[in-house]
Amino acid sequence: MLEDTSFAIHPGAEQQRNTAVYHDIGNVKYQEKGNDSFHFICENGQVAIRFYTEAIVRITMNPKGEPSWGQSRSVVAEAKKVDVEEDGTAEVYELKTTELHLSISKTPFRIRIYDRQGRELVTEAEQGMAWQENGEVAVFKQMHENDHFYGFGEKAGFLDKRGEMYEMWNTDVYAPHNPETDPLYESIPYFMTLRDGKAHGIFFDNTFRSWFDMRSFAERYAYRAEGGQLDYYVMAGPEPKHVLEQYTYLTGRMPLPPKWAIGYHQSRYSYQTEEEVREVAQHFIDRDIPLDVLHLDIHYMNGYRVFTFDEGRFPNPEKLVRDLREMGIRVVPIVDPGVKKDPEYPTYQEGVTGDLFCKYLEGDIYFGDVWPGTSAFPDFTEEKARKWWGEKHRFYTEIGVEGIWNDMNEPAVFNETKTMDVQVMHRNDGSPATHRELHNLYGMLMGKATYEGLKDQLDGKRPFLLTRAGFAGIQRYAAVWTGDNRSFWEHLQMSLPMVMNLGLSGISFTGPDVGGFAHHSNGELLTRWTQVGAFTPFFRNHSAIGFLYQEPWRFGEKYEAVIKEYIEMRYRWMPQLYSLFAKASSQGLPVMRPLFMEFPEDEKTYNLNDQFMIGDNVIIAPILAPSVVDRAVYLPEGEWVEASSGVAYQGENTYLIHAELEDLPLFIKKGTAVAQTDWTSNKDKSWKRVRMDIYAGDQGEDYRFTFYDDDGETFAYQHGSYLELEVEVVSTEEAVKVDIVDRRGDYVPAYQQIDIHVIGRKDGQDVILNGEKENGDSYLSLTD
Ligand code: MIG
Repeated sequence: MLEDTSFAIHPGAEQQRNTAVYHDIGNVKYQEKGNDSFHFICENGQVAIRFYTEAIVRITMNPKGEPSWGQSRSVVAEAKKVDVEEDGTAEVYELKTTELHLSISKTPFRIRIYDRQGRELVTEAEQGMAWQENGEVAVFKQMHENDHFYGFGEKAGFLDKRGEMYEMWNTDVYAPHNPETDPLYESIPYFMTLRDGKAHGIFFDNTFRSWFDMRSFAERYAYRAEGGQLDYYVMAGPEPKHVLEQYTYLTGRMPLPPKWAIGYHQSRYSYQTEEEVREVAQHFIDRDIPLDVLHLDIHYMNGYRVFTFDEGRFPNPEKLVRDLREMGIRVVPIVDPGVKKDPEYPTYQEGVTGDLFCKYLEGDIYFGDVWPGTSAFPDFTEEKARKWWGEKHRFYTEIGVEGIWNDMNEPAVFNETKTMDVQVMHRNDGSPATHRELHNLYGMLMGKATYEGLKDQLDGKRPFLLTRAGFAGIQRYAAVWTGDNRSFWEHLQMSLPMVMNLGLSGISFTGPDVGGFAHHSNGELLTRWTQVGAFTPFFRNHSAIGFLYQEPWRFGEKYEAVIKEYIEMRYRWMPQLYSLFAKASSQGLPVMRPLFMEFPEDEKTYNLNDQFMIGDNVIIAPILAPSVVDRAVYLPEGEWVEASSGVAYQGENTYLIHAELEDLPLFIKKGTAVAQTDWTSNKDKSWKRVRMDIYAGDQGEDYRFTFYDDDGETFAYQHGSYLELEVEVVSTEEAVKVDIVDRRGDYVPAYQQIDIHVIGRKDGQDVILNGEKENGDSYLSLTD
């Protein structure tokens, strides 16, 4: 109780320093070469090294025995055959690929990793690999003065994580998220280091509670875990984009979501009756505000029993889903992992009789308290339970549901530890392990079960899954929202670096609750937040029970008009966003990114928290505080056109930009293009026309944009049914030339041309499309 008062810092409360005694790995006793691996038997542990690609190396250390290459739930890549050059002296052993150079000194064992230009990536010096008697494993690396750190999944605070320490342990946090609130719902034990414009990455593939410490030592950082092996991958970069490609090569990429899931979502904890849901939907139709999804929170269930509807409040869910679908709106119900302990409830019966729940070693089912009261939890680490759980979703898919929302899957349990007893023994597909070891995987494996189940049932349609908890690799199954934020301007501010770092952690499809979940929103906050939301990859307005409703019209016409405009803008930008989603899906590059990703040489971008990019040519600098209508905007190299005013700005400068409530400062780089469509109606959201806005430059810029489209709802794209246009824009003083230089895939969209609209053309500047001179706006035909 007193810990929230000054008593917490009473004079005797000197914080415990980390006085842990580590056993250093020690000297190499002897070394051995395996098939594709290199082994070092040291005084205090064994190390094994294996290259996955020329640019990715895996390093493992087991304090007590031979390191295992055992199964990881995160890594989906197999080690490729890599030619490794070996060299060295009695003292130092060298391993080289075309991209990496490992220099291993033997007394004591230390690894230094360079790229082939001799640039230092990751270095151990006075401390290296180590462990403690209690099972903790750790490694210490040198930290350079110019190191900046990014990634780490879902973390509060600023973009650059230097000076911070983070814990990986999926946790339900309703208490207000502060810059120091850690851990949160998702754990991604991965980060990228940017040093002097070049980047490399580290993925620590260990599911135990772990820590990343960029704070405690001036010249070193460390990562460590409560148990398991030291097992990590170093990715060579050298560009930030390469690191992401490498990391997502290892842990997988997002399957393309259905187009509807990239639209606007409206939610509330909870719309409590069928009538209320219909009413909300009707408002969107009557006001002609775009809407793709309505979420059903926990009140739809009978006593919070998953796979049920409350028959009083939701008497005819099938009709509800069908009627809304006709209005152009999908329904996404929430599903929590806790299954109510109720001997008359079929799901519980099946779980018990089928032996599908998490249990103690001794055989007792683990029970925890969540919304339904005492509940059991499916053991998602076991194939049998995953299959069962996936199958259970027929309950929803049979009435036309195509998307599911997973919550409380850290798992959250109402007790002191906030989660399941760490002594629970998961079956783990034949390698039993405790909850202490597998806790961080619970949400992701629930996601796997759900996604795969839905995919089976949807007859070739793409499922949508939203999750709160996850681990490295969650992008293969689900979009992630950032949990219980509040209607604070500070939380709008904090959401930018959080979403950017999630994107840098391989999870592109993310966003916060627009308007804020807890606390009371207001018109201005909701308007400004919606302006940001229109460009975050996941776009959902959600609010909590007991606080003001915050649908677009709730704060009066003045705000509604602006909010509507920005939701419409989301739909006008759909071709651009969808093309970027395709890139995320094929290469792992985030849709929403920090500026440094495109301008890694520009120090001013390294900790730029209040601006972001969509793709490689659009900068958004939203207003993030009340009553503010002017803000500083930093524009990096290039010339930038403010989209609404058409005013051009010279880059590498900071400008004071004016933005009334209806304005969102958005800048497009000269010499580049953005693809747009029209917003038509909720009933028919297909793209009738696609237009490419070309922002004319004159500096001889050469720009490539990959336009992507497909049917937006099936997996046919994985079998060639897509349209990919490599569009080249070359802007010189004489002409703006636009060419389709490559076309891939055999999808034929309904629109038969790409309209071309050139913005900011100078006198005397021609427009040349596919080699032909045009007099003004024209189009590129897709049929010839
Ligand atoms: O403890 O289902 O983060 O989005 O509305 C509350 C009710 C449980 C937490 C989620 C929130 C959701 C709420 N849930």
